[in-house]
Order: sequence, then C-alpha cells, then structure tokens
Amino acid sequence: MTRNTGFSRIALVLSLTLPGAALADPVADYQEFCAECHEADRLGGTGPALIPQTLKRMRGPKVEAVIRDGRVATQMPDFAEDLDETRIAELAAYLKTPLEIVPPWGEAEIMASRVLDEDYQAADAPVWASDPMNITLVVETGDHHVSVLDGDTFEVLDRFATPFAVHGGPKFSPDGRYVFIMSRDGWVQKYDIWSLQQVGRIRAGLNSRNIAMSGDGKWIAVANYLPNTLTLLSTDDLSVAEVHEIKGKDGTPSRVSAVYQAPPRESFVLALKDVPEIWEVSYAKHPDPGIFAGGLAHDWKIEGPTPQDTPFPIRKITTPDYLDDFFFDQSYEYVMGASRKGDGGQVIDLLIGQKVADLDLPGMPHLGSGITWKWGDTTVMATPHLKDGNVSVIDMTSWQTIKRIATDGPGFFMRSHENSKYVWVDVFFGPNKDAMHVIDKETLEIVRTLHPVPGATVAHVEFTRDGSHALVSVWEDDGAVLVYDAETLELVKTLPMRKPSGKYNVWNKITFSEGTSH
Ligand code: DHE
Repeated sequence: MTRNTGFSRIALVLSLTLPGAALADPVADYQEFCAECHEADRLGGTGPALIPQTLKRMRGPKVEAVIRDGRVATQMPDFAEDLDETRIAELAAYLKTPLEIVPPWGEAEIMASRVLDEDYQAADAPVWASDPMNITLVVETGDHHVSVLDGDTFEVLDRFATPFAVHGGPKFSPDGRYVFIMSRDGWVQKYDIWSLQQVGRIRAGLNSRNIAMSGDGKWIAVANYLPNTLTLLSTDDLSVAEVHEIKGKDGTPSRVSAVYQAPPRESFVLALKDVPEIWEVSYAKHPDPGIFAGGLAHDWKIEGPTPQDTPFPIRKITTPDYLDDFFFDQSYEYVMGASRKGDGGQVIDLLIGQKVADLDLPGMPHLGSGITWKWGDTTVMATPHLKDGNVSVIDMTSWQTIKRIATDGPGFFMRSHENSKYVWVDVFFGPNKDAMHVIDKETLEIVRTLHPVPGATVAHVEFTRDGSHALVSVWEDDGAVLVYDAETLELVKTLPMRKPSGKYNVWNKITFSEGTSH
C-alpha cells in the first residue's frame, strides 16, 4: 500500500488552519471511499488509475464533479452524501499529486496482470456474412465500448466493453482478423473480429501513449509514460517478449512520446519525450549488425541467448531538438517530427540518421493524424494545428510549406481516401466545434463546411473501404456516427452511439491507405 504521508501532513496543517475543514483527511478518505475499486496504491483496479498522468488527460467533467456526482455510464457512484465540498476538494487535490513511489512494473508484474478469456473459442471463419475487409470499428468513449460495424450496411455486428479510456488508433493484425486496443492505463486488449470475442488483456504499462503492430504481425510495441519503458508483447498470447527501460545516451530516463511501425525497415520507431533522441527497434529476423549492434536472429530461443543480446536491438539517433509526435513519408525513410514546444519541426533521414531539413510548422501540429496525397507531380502531407485555426500543407520533396489553410478553429483529425477528391478536417476546439471542413485535394481550398448538429462537437472521419462513404463522429454522450455520401456530401444514415471518438476501417488500416493515419 502506498500511503502518502507528506500529503497527510499537508492535510493536517490545512485542517488546523481552514475553517470547516477540521475533518478533511484525503488519504483516509481515499482508503475509505476509493481504494476498493481504484486500489490502495491508486494504480487502478475495477476503476481506472487515479494519478495525475491519467487524470490530466481525461476530457469531460472535473475530478471534483466526478467525486460529487459520479460518472454516467460507469460504476462510479456519487459521494455527495458522504463528503462535503472541502473533503471533495482535498481528495481531488490528493489524486492530482504524483505517486511518491512508482511500483516496479516489469515483466513479472505485467505477466501477472494478463487475463486470457477461458470461454474464448477461435472460429474457423467469420461468424458473420459481411465483407471482412470492410469492417469498421467505432470507439465509443462515452461508456468505454467498441462497436463493430458492417461497412456496407452499417449494421452493428457486436458491441464489446474495452478497458477504461482507450487512446490512439487500435491496431489490426495484417490479415485484419484481430485487433489490439490500448487504454491510457496501459491495458492492451486483444479481440477476435471473426468470432466477435475478446481473447484477453494485459497491462503493459501503468500509463501509456499508444501501440504499434509489427509488419510481420508478431509483436505489439507499447509506448509508456509510466514507467519509462517500451513493452514488447507477443501478439499470439499477449505474453511479454521484452521490457526496454528508456534512458537517453547520457542515462536520462524518458517517457516515450509515440511509437509507430516502419514495415519496409522491419522496425518500430519511437520518439522520446524527455531526451532529444529517436530510437529504432528492430524486429527483423536478421537485424543489420552494422546498425543494430548486439542483435540476434529471432530464433534465439532455440539457440539460447547470451545475456547482453536482445532479439529487439536498438539504434539511437540524437536529434537537434526534442520530438513530440511524428509522421513517416510513404517510403519510411523520412521522419517528420513536431517539436515539443510546438513551434516548428524537423525531418530526420533514417538511412543516414541525421536531420536533413527544418519544417515551418507553428501552432502545435498534430502529426499523428497527418495524411498524404499526390498533388501534381509531388506528394503533399497535411496536418491540422492544435493551437491555431490552420492546416499546414507541406511538399514532401522540398519540405516547404506550400499552403496554410485557415480553418474555423484548431482541429484534431484529418482524413481522406485514395478514391475521394476531398480531405475532411474537424474544428475540435472553441466556439466552432460543430464545424467540419471539406477541402478540395487539388485546389487546397475549403469547398464546404458542414454543421451537422449545431452546438455539438463533430470530429474524426473514417472512410469505407472503397471511399464511397465518410463516417463522422458526433462526439457527445448521446452522440452518433453520421454516414455521408463522400461524393455528394449528403447525409445518408445516422447511427446513435455513446460519445464516439475514432473509427477504423480494416482495409484502410492494413493497406496503409494514404488518406488515413498510421
Ligand atoms: Fe490523441 C491518436 C497524442 C489528446 C484522441 N493521439 C493519437 C496519437 C498520438 C496522440 C501520438 C497517435 C497514436 C496512434 O494512433 O497510434 N493525443 C495525443 C496528445 O499528445 C494529446 C494532445 C494530449 C494527451 O492527452 O496525451 C492527445 N487524443 C487526445 C484527446 O484529448 C482525444 C481527443 C480524446 C481521447 O480519447 O483521449 C484524443 N488520439 C485520439 C484518437 C486517436 C489519437 C481518437 C486516433 C486517431 C486515428 O485516427 O488514428
């Protein structure tokens, strides 16, 4: 049990000085009212972890309001009758203080968290008659579920519970049969789309960013903030293949900003948040010894490894600036990174391991949702800005910004499809959050702005396999997925959903469609 005695002392001082606060002892209140579901160490149990790393990231009502009023569509009850406003405020403040001791979360602890469903039965073929390549998943953050949609009829084939607070894109196995879903509390869930059943789940980190699937479909890499590690899981049975501690070349520990796969390079590439380095982790059968010193072929288990060797050797590249999020060109040679300060970017050539260009990218671009398309005789990459109302369009040959498209406010997500002449971008923040811009890929002009539900946030778009329909989230508790004809931009169907966020089409994802994020 982690008892934060420092906080108890503060609580004692407060209780002696603040009128009406005589009984406030947040540590005791936590143990009495919260620990049963969130565990004595605040790292989560049936309820999520109650630590600043998780709470800071959660959108929606403030912590105080959740304690007082409960959280709709979850098992979180209201404590208005048990706790007065002072005790609620102090309890919320306690939850926002970092843990004094982060418990070890290595291979043994991760493996102990693994649950494989006993009643899971692998089907020989899909138990439904839809096109397996046109299945689309909808993450419903309102009540932490995923809906499995037939991408032709838009019928819901299944709706299953996910771990609390899913973040980032789920990753499909290369054949599109399995999907792996990550939550901010570090849980990785494996679900079998053919049999519509969960296979199991494992807690790969205590607070995590995103996951990546290896090109050969054998490994899942989990980027963690807490602890400072990268966890590699076998996709087969979710067992731990390796836990890499993340420390820069000078020994500074670091969080991982994001990890993505680079299939032609047979590697994962990750950016470090607290050290100006990017790492390349090879999962190749025979990693190039000139680049990945200490690497072993993957049949190492048969041969027996020597202790200093690893089947996932790492190459570390020092970068001129810290990278936050990043984006690959279609050849996976170049990494386009956004600076942590959000005032620019850089291009790193992975072949030579050096910066080759600067990017004019102010306004905190959200590169993780950038997309590319052919434009004249070049390819452009476009990304929304999180801090101002612009979309930057960059020529991927010269690395120059060729256009900044003014939008009605900062946006989060962009999407297109090879068969569509339009790019869709949302206005996630501010008074125009109910707007969705449609941009012509050729003229780079906004040709239509949709306001499907006045006042309601609309965000994130995914296309069907053939690009004929665009699915838009009405990101509200009583929300919906709106299905548009992608050519005429007419609404053709409304699917009620609980605060839908991202949507992910099997085909677009496993073929790395240029109109979708990777
Ligand atoms: Fe995300 C993807 C980072 C906040 C919803 N977000 C990503 C990815 C990164 C990222 C690096 C790409 C990972 C991947 O798909 O493998 N997100 C960040 C942040 O740094 C930021 C700004 C702050 C943070 O909280 O960590 C952030 N993200 C949010 C939200 O507040 C969102 C809107 C709501 C939520 O559920 O947390 C949110 N992020 C998403 C979604 C994706 C995502 C839905 C997947 C988009 C896709 O189409 O692939």
